[in-house]
Amino acid sequence: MRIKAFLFDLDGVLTDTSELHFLGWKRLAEEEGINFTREDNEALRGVSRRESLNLLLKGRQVTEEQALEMMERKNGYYIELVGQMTPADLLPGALKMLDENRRIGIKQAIVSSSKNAWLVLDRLQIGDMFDAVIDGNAPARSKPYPDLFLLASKAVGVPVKECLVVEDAEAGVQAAHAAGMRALGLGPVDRVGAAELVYDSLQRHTAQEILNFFN
Ligand code: B16
Ligand code: MG
Repeated sequence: MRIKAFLFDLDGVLTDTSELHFLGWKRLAEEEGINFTREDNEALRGVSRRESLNLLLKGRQVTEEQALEMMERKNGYYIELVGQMTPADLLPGALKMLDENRRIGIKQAIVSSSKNAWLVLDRLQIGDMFDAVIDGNAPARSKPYPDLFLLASKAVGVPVKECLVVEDAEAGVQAAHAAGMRALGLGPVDRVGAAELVYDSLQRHTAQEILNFFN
């Protein structure tokens, strides 16, 4: 099946907000007396806010009210940091590939677990480059479930077999496969090695080269 749509994850693929998520969670962890390292943060890549909190708490029991307050507090810290982002925070190669897809008529969507996806897209000034934006506000289970990718396939009007997912997270690649889609993984093989094709980043690669590999 020929690829007719690229479904881009946002955090870690088009921009490196994982560092900002880390700083937000780290600040919360410090306030709560929990040890939280950059290594711990790797497990949070691509997973929902709620699941991220569960991982950070490392089994510590909290009430629902406390959990909600902590997620809100961390989100406040995160939003503060996102407010400082500019188009210069696009990862190398990202804008070039988005432009190329538009030029050659490949549909493209954002598929992010984040409830802040639009905020980030606005800061990066790329919101108008997509045929659809499916984010963590969708009434759907987050990655590794396939729901968000299935919604994106419908939204861009391209069957699942003709959608290519671009992901930096293990949970994202799992979600792509669960949806019946193929994936380009960005990052180390021990993280995204399950993807059909793995690159370090989008830099120095073209959409055409990716299409040649898959088609
Ligand atoms: P928020 P993606 C994910 O976005 C992030 O990778 C993950 O670290 C974060 O916990 C999740 O969004 C939820 O984000 O708290 O902003 O709703 O990689 O799927 O674009
Ligand atoms: Mg990601």
